[in-house]
Amino acid sequence: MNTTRPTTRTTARTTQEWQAADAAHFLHPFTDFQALAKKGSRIITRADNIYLTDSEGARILDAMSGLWCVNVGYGQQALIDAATRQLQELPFYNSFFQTTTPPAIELAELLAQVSPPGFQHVFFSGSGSEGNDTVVRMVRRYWDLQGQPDRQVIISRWNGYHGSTMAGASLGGMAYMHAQGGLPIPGITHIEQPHWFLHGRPKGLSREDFGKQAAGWLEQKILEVGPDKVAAFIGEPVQGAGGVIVPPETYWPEIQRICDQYGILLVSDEVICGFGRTGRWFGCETMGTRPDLITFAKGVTSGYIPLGGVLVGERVAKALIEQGGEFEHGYTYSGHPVACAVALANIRLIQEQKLVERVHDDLGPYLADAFRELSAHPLVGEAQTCGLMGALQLVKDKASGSGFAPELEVGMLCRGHCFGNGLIMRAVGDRMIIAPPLVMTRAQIDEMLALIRLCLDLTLADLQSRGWLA
Ligand code: PXG
Repeated sequence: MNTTRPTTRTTARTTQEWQAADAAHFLHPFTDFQALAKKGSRIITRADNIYLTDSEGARILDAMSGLWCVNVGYGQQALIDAATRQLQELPFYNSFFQTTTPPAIELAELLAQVSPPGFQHVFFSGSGSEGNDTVVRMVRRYWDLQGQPDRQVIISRWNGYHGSTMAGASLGGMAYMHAQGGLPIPGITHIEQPHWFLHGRPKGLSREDFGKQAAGWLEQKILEVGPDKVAAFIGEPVQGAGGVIVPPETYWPEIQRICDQYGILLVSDEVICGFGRTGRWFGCETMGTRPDLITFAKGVTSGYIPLGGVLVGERVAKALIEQGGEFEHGYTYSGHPVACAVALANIRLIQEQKLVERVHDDLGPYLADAFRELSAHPLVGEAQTCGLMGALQLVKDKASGSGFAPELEVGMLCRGHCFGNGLIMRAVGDRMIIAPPLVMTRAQIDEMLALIRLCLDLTLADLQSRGWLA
């Protein structure tokens, strides 16, 4: 055991003891509590660079960056030092009542530098979900100030993910979430996602034409709701939790054109795509849009500590500042000094190590080439990447692209092989997805790909032995 690193653990328990205490008291997010209690949680005890260690001592390559957030990898001393220093100096003060703290000011300043042109202001929250709650409040406030209070409706997409608060889950297009708790809240409506594979790769329609058609669904919805009632459209540049769905190149420019035509606000939810994930600082730069608001979280601190917020573009900022009076909204932890200090260290590290450029020029293209090769695997119907995120759609019949029956849970089967072989890869239905840390080396990408290939082969053999595949 490494004794040089301090640990806050006061008791060393066995895995079984951890699991028993966990099952007795801890209700995990998005979890069937009873099923997990039977099986027992996996206990992650430490991590370094891109590798996790569990309570059994197993080493696991974390191809999901924690949960799409540990962009700079684990164990970065600069972030640890920043948090420690700030905890000693000033662990908390608020930004209400005409006060604030140096880290919050400096982070706002630095975010203005790294964000796309026109973004000079930020509103801080504690998470991505809270950031999207702020978006709903801000968008509606903006239209009130424009003398158009009837513009209330926000359009988003089925299978988009925008968080789990009432507004976040309502903006999101996860029907199973709406089914619990009477969602969506009023004034939120959804259109279909630009998912080429799910739409059956429509014959006679190129990917590019499909992208335009999918963007056209926004225009149809605007006309259906009434253009004078629509406040905003929100989307993730690349849908993350929905399965790393990279839209056709024609999609976002056409969405931008439609937003411009009807004067509605465009919100880019960059909780996953921000801070280098797509090979630019923000995914909207990769997709070629000019959003009015950008939601961020996760990668802003590389997940070392919770922080989120909304970058506010010129048009909305001007209205809020010059006409707005008091904006009746905020959180205790808006601009938390320790979180902001960690974010400052994280962003400076990304800058110093040129991680965004590295993803854009080297690692992203390297991963794309490797995924092109993987697409030849008999189980893979589609392989997509964007920067350092990727998806493999598992199919039963490669030629037709037809999939497995959902109840077979082939994705979960594949995920089981990944876990068993020291790789964290997520399954969204039968779509296997990755979003590894941006600090990876090419050799580590090779190591990850060898594991992915092994797990695909094991899944294939497993399916054949169960008689689910010829
Ligand atoms: N927007 C997007 C695009 C997200 O991916 C949120 C908002 C909400 O952020 P918070 O910090 O409130 O969780 C997210 C979060 C998954 C998974 O299964 C993805 C997220 C969260 C939990 C699970 O891939 N994304």
